[in-house]
Amino acid sequence: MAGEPQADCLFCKIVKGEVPATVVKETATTLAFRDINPQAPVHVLVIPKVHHPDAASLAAAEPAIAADVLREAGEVALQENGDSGFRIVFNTGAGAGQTVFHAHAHVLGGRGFNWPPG
Ligand code: D5M
Repeated sequence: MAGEPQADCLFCKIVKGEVPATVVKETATTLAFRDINPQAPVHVLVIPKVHHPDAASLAAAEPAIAADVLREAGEVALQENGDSGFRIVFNTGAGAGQTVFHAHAHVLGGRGFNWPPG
């Protein structure tokens, strides 16, 4: 069922504490932890605790929790990177580079970024 934990999902396992992660912030509905393969001095993933395969399906099914993820992305950026600029990325679909199919926001900061993105 949509939103239910998936036994084979890495990020559901992190939510359950079955896989370790360096957590930087937690709320009732979200978890923020450091990316294992950082692409910038600040690289934190913000995920909903409920399972949805990507950000678009999360927003369609549970918009309030999608808003929680966005709010927490901003809070984490402030906590980790002060008032410098930051980037929020939602890779959505394998063609866009998504590799973990549990919705997540990449919060990137601490360096400059190019536009358009690669
Ligand atoms: O991003 C998936 C991201 O998840 C990618 O940047 C690596 C990160 N990752 C993978 N395994 C872990 C663990 N165990 N802890 C922390 N971060 C992890 P995507 O947008 O799906 O390509």
